[in-house]
Amino acid sequence: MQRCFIGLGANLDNPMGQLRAAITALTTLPNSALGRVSSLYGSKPMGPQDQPDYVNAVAEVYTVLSPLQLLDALQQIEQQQGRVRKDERWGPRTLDLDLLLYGNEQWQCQRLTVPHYGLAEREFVLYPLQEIAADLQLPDGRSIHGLCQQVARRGLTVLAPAPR
Ligand code: ROI
Repeated sequence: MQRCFIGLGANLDNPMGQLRAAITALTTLPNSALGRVSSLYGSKPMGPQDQPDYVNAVAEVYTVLSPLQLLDALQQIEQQQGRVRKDERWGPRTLDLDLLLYGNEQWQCQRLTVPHYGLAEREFVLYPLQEIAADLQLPDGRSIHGLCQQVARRGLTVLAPAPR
């Protein structure tokens, strides 16, 4: 059994509703259990600025699925919630589910890099992660606490309490 963290993000089609539905969907992952869920946060877009603000959160999932099995299940949830993969990189999206951490493992293949490549720079990942796992350390030994001290909040705000 591995302790994993999933990053959730949306900025189209009722983003707050998208995240709530995704969290419900995470409770139905096979051979897994949903742990803690962060508050829902409002964040400024990273990347192109001509897109709506995002709603972001982080969820803890305990699973015996392999990293790629978990990724498959997350992409299935994205598709069920109307995600259409566009060519445009860093554009707006109805729902993004990122596998941020898979236990203490480092994993790299064509489909997946764990820890997620953007984790250490993204305030909308670090602060929700700190909320639900304040003592967390990354596989490389860096602490979530130390990373939050290095990364500005950039307008990150709590919009709503954890939806469960
Ligand atoms: N910006 C914010 N604030 N939140 C996201 O979830 C997010 N996701 C993305 C890009 C386009 C990089 N920007 C984001 O994929």
